[in-house]
Amino acid sequence: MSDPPKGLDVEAVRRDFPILSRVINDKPLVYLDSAATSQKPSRVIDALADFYRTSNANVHRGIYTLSEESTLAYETAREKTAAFINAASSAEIVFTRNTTESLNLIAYSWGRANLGAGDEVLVTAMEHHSNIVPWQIVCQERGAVLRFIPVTDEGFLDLSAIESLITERTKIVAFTHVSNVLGTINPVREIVERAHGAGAVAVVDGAQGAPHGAVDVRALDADFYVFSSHKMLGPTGVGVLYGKASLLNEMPPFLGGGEMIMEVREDGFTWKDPPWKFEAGTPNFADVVAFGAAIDYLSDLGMDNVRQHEMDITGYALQRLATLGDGVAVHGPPDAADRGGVVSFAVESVHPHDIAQTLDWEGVQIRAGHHCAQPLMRRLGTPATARASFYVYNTNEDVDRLVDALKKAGELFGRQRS
Ligand code: 7TS
Repeated sequence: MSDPPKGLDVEAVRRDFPILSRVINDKPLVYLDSAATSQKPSRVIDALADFYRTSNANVHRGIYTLSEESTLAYETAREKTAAFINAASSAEIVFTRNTTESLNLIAYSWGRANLGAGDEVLVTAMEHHSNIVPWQIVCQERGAVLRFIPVTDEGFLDLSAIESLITERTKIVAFTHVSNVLGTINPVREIVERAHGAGAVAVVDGAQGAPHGAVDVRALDADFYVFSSHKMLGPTGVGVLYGKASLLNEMPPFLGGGEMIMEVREDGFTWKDPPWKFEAGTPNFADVVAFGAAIDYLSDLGMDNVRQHEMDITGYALQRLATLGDGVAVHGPPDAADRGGVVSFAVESVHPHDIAQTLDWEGVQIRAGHHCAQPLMRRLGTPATARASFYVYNTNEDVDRLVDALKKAGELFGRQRS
């Protein structure tokens, strides 16, 4: 493989994304909601269409050419995914529908089998609901207790609290790599070590991590690491569950049905080895193949370049937002080096939904709401935030458009400060 280019040629990247030529409300589109879902380059769109045009057949069942081609394409995407996060083997990569399903799989399979009355599951106060609710369900069922690592005023995890929160009763520590609201990058390796020190398994929600920087699951020593294709230039409907082979081997299946069995008799069944043990029914192979194209695209850009670009643009956004004065307050760490490409903010006396709507008139697409993180919203003392999130195709000009649109919104709501 050739070395990735130094830095990101953003203009070249932008030409790869057909949607970026859209005009919204008579203004060129500025897409600032990649934390919700990313846009797709032609290479991914073409990979999906080409697969349906030339190679479509169900996987793992045919002794005929098309099915063999399809199976090979599907399993090759699994290998690409394993290499992308430096997993020891592609057998450690289970394809699901999304991050949410990956987390549910862990909770229902590993959690149900290993949690007992009085055991504890530790999550954090900055989790997305998909890394809270499955644990609430399983804890309730097993009589286990869910605890939360608090968040500091600056938007970091309060690691000093971990000492007293991790006990010999802690069986699972589940936490996000990067907050989808605050942008905070958590010290994964350190938290994993503390979990392991107490004999707990470490589950990392990488939905906002894997798309935005190089991830090495072996260096992190994560037991599970989960993420979604649709947030990293790939199609919707594909999630990844990385699990250490030793854990996947001992876990019971999650869903039962075709594909995941070795033999079915009237009195029972035996199952396949991982990863297929966890992939009941026809998998979403066409989208998985296109996800492989997304991984190729990101790998060609170079994940260190992706990270650097996002840090630069986030730094620029923090600096520009600061020029708007006291009326605009940014949530989360003050330094871009501690953040992914996510900036949540509040505009004094203007509801985030009104901000998002007035920005939409300027063609600027941001998300406003609770971002599926209501416990964090309560910690921040607000029901909602406005959030801009960046990816490989965003530019400083996009940030300027955001800031100009915010100024207009400020004028509209009579609160302009600068
Ligand atoms: N975990 C984190 C940290 C997330 O940001 C999200 C989605 C999920 C899990 C769930 O991913 P899914 O693919 O299963 O839906 N976050 C967002 C968001 O911030 N805005 O829309 C979706």
